[in-house]
Amino acid sequence: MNKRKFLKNTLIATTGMTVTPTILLSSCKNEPKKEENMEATPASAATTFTLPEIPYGYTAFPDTIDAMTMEIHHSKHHQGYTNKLNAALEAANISGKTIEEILMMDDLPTAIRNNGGGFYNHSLYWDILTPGGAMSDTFKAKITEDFGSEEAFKQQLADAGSKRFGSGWAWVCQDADKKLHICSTPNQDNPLMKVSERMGTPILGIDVWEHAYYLKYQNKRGEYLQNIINIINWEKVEARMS
Ligand code: MN3
Repeated sequence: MNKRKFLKNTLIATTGMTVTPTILLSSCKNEPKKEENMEATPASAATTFTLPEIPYGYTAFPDTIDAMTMEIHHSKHHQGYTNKLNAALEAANISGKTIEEILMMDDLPTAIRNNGGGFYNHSLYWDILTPGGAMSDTFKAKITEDFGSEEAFKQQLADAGSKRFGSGWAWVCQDADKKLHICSTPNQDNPLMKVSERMGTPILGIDVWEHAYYLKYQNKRGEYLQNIINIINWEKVEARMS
C-alpha cells in the first residue's frame, strides 16, 4: 500500500518534556525520535499519532460538505479519536507500530479498535477528497474489469453506504490477488481489522456517520453519497493500489 503523504506523525516524549516534533511524511510508523544523543530518549518513551492537516481547508466543498461540518468533523471528532487512541496506546504500552499494524493486531482492545479505527478511517477520508478529481483511463479500465462499468462501481459504492444500518463506513478495498471489491463496516471498524466480515486493503473510505453529513443533508444519506462521489481524488485512490 502506498502510505506516502498519508499521515504526519509527531513524536512527543511522555516524560513531560515535549521534544521538537519530527514530521515523517514517508511513514505511518510512530518510532521513537532518534536523537543524536540516544541517552536523551528515555527507554520508556511512548509515541503519539497526530491529527493530519486538511490541505484543501474547510471551505473546499461548499456544494457537497459545508464548512461547519468539515471543521467539527476534523477538529473535534477526528481530534477526539486521535487523543483517545494515544491515551489507549499509552495505557496498553503499545509503541513502535504503524497504525495499520495496530489495527491488524489480534484481540484488539475496544478503545484501540474504536479510536484507532477512527484515527485511520478519517485520515484516509480526508486524503482521498479533492475539489477536482478525475479517473485515469487506467483506473477506469480497472473498475470496469472488476465491477462491469464505472456506473456499476459508483452505484455499488453508494449502496454500500446507504444500506449500512446505523453508523459506519463504505469502502473500496484491494484483495491480495489485486482485485477490487466494495464493502461496509459498522462504527469505526475497517477492513484491516480481523473482526471485519471481509478483510482487504482500503483504498477509499466514505464516512456514513450522521456527523459527516447531517447539517447539510439531514436524513438524506443517499444524496450525500451521490454527491461525495463527485469530490473523490481518484489519483490518490489509484495510487493506493499495489
Ligand atoms: Mn466521522
